[in-house]
Formats: sequence, structure tokens, C-alpha cells
Amino acid sequence: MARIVILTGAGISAESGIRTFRASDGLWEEHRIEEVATPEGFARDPVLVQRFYNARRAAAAAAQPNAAHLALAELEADGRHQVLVVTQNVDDLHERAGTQNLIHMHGTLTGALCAACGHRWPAPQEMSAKDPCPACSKPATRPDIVWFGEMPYRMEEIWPALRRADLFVSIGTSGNVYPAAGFVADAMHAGVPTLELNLEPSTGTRMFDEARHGPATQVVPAWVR
Ligand code: BJW
Repeated sequence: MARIVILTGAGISAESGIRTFRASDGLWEEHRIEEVATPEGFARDPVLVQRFYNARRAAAAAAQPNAAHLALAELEADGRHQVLVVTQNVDDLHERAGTQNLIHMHGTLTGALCAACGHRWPAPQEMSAKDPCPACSKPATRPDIVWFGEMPYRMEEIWPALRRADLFVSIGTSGNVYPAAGFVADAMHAGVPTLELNLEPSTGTRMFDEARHGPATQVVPAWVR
């Protein structure tokens, strides 16, 4: 059974109405993503950062999976391939579409994390940095999100899966943020064939064996079927 590792980014959720990071101005209320998505940004202005994630949590809850999310769930469900979806996205549209073998390498909006003791629990719709941790009671609640400078989750599972894959597919990601941006090179060095499905050529597009460009809701179902 062919093993397929699929990396997804913000572009796969764009047609569900969730904004990408680097489109147009790449700003949120005049703040660059690097300002609101860092531990330093959180230490500087926790109220602003919680507002950013509260708004994103509300947007994700109101969104629905689109034809691209559904096509990937079908690919896994038909049982002909062993599919692993590694998403950089913090929305839950893959799981709501039915994908089961899924890694959220940058965390999830539905999770809360205690910055003091590391305890994790389901996030309330509206979170505040003053919320006490249910385990240690310290007012150190933060979103369970991987910020710049932090180690993405489950890399020890992702890298071996990538190296032993029969195909690596990258969908809807600009190829600007590491380590995910390096997956195509990692796959290439392991002799794994690579395919890019993106609206436009990504930063690393020339490294892929094949690239198909267009909206995810068209190119992903067309590739799957
Ligand atoms: C469509 C479409 C449609 C639109 N259909 N397509 C210098 C050099 C190299 C690395 C570094 C460096 N300085 C610092 C670093 C490391 C840093 C990094 O990469 N920085 C870069 C900015 C240079 N990385 C980190 O800090 C990471 N940690 C780390 O490296 O730890 C150390 C380590 C060492 C060794 C091994 C492993 C680790 C952590 C990165 C955390 C990223 N966090 C964010 C925010 C948090 C999550 C959140 O709030 O949502 O994650 S940043 C943001 O970018 C978010 C995304 O997941 C991530 C990627 O963005 P993505 O998904 O690619 O979105 P866009 O908007 O960029 O692109 C969308 C694409 O879709 C575009 O191409 C469109 O064309 C396309 N598109 N509509 C199809 N309809």
C-alpha cells in the first residue's frame, strides 16, 4: 500500500473563508504575524495576543470544511493508500472533514496550554491570560499554538514518515516557514517523489518533481480522483 504524506497550509482553508497569513498585506489589525505569534509578543501584550486568537477561534468555528478537505478525507477512507496529513493549520477543518491520521504540527485553536506547568485542556471560546490553569491554578493560560522560536509538535513522527513515504504532497503553503518549508528537500534527499498543489508557485516550487497550480477546491479533488 502506497504511503502518502500530505503537508497542508493556510491555502487549503482559504476557500472556507479563513484568511491566509501572507496574502495581500499579511497584517492583523496592523500587526505582523511575527509580532502576535511569538512568546515575546505574548509576554509583551498578552491581551492583544489573546484577542488575535479569540478572533481566529471564532472564525474557525464558523467555517466549514471545503471540497479539498473532503477529498483528502476520502483518499484516506478508501483504504487504498496509507495517508498521513500533517497540517500547519490551527483550525479543525481536516478532522471535521473526516481525516483521522492527522498531525497538527503548529497546535490547535481548540487547545489551551499552561505556560507555567505545561498542562493542556480544551480551550474556551474566549480565552484570557488571567484564566487559572485547572492543574496548577497559575494565571498562565495561553493558546496551544506553536509560535516562532518554539519547536513544532511531533517532529519525531513526521520526519521518519516523510523519509519512508512513497509520495510527498504539499498543499496550500507558501514555503516560507521552517521546518515545514524544508520537507520538500528532506523528501528529495530520501528519494521520495514530490508534488505541489498550490494557488501559485511557492517559494520552493522548483524543488518539486511536479507542480499543479490553482485553487485547492479544484486541484486537490482533481488529484485525488
Ligand atoms: C491557496 C489558496 C487556495 C491561497 N488554494 N492555495 C531563518 C531561516 C530559516 C528558519 C528561520 C529563520 N529565522 C527563524 C527561523 C525559524 C522560524 C521560521 O521559519 N521563520 C521564517 C519566517 C523564516 N520557524 C520557527 O520558529 C518554527 N520553529 C522552529 O524552527 O523550531 C526550531 C527547530 C529547529 C530544528 C528543527 C525543527 C524546529 C516554528 C514556526 C511556527 C509558525 N507559526 C505560525 C503561527 C502560529 C500558528 C497560527 O497562529 O496559526 O504558523 S506562522 C504562520 O505561518 C502559521 C502557519 O502555519 C505558517 C505557514 O504559513 P502557510 O500555511 O504557508 O500560509 P501562507 O499564508 O504563508 O501561504 C498560503 C499559501 O496558500 C500561499 O502560497 C497562497 O498562494 C496559497 N493559497 N489561497 C490553494 N484557494
